[in-house]
Amino acid sequence: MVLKLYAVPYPSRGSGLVYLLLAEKQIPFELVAVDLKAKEQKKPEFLAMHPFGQVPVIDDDGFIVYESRAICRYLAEKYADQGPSLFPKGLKERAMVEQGAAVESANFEPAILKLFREGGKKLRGLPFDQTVFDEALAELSAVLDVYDVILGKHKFLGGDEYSLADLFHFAHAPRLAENGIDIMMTKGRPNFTRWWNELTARPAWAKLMADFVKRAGN
Ligand SMILES: N[C@@H](CCC(=O)N[C@@H](CS)C(=O)NCC(=O)O)C(=O)O
Repeated sequence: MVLKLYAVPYPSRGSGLVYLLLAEKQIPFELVAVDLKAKEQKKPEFLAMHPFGQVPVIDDDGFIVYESRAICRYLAEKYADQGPSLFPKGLKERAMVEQGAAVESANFEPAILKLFREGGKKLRGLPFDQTVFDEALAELSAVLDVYDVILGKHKFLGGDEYSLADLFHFAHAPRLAENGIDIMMTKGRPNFTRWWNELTARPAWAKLMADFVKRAGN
């Protein structure tokens, strides 16, 4: 049975990570688009799969997995020999990938989400605090400064090969530019810039974007 993916029908946040992993590994899947506005994710049949009522979720021949990063780890392991490795098996290589993935979830994601929370208020015309926004921007900037140091030591965040540690950044980072925040392109961090340019130039990401634009009729 073909893998079923329950997700929003656009490559954003957790759903975006799984779309990208599937594209990198060229894994066939059937999309079940979940309408979040209609609260389909809170219906009893959905809650039976994901107790928090969120997307993405996969159904792999009856085996249910939720949480985007757990789904990516599962699929990267299952399809280890298909496409780029993303999740090396060697003890030290895997520790490096897990280290990079932990950096993304402990340092990068909290800072970027803080920025979106305040920036989102501005976009929606709600009361908005410039100081909080500036602080969040400074916090993310400081994280990227450290990334520049790390990426001066190895090519990618989890070692010298592209891996899940890098891919996990696609949950939120592309939305910065969409919201008019150009911090990922700011000059002065040469290692970081090289890394981000390389990631966004990957064919799987480019194809995902092109397919989405085509589907949306943009
Ligand atoms: N940590 C989760 C986050 C999942 C998440 O926040 N999903 C959002 C959409 S991006 C959702 O389903 N929101 C609807 C809701 O919470 O009711 C993951 O990465 O899978």
